[in-house]
Amino acid sequence: MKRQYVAVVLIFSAILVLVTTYSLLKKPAAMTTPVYGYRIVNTYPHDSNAFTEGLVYSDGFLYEGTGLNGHSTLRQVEFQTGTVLQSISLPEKYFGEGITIVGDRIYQLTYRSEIGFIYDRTSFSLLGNFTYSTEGWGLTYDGSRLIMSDGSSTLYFLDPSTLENVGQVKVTDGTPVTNLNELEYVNGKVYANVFLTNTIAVIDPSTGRVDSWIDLTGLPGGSHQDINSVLNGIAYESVGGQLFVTGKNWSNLYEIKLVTED
Ligand SMILES: [Ca+2]
Repeated sequence: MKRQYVAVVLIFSAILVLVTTYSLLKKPAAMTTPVYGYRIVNTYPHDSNAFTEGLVYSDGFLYEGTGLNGHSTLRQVEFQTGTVLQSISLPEKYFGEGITIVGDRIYQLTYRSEIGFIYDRTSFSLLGNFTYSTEGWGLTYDGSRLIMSDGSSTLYFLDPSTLENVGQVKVTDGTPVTNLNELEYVNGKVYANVFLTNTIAVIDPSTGRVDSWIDLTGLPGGSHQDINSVLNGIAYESVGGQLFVTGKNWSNLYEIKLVTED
């Protein structure tokens, strides 16, 4: 009897070890975070010389910020045709990054100069600037705060009037999600292009948790492995719910719908 008892204990112990090992090996966050696919609704032309770093929709137009020293611009675009209606160039020493619109003002970040610019939305005349102590990557607006990324896993919240930092949150999906790039505020969530991937993280800005992922693999345009043609640029038209995406130097802008992946 004693030998049988030992055998039973050993078998249960082995099962316990196997179950524990399996639980530790699997990645709960990755397995439980939903992943959405996409369907292309419309394809529009996009300036293939636009090194897209910021994209936002307002009043029937797209506004785009482009990067690279000597090539950085702020532009208003008729998205249906890709026609650039208005454009200003940044001084060569600045590498333009994310943009967003608050009322009649456009905000634009720069990459490593730790300075952002504020323009009049209509005339593009420069109204002022502001400074920050990180790199500048993506920028969006949630209705009360600017939300900024710097390539890390942190999102920073700024008061749009004072440009003071009023908070920050670490973005995680079990583990920190780094390389947060171009941003868009969509129905209470922050969509973030993850640099060098074909994915958009859908982030709860109150917790930093990734609620879901959008997998844009196969979207014609560029290569997520090429820093000069990565997916980068999300804009949302809140009335009709149009979601636009493009990439650096892509020749197309896409309106997409999210679909559930099995
Ligand atoms: Ca955007």
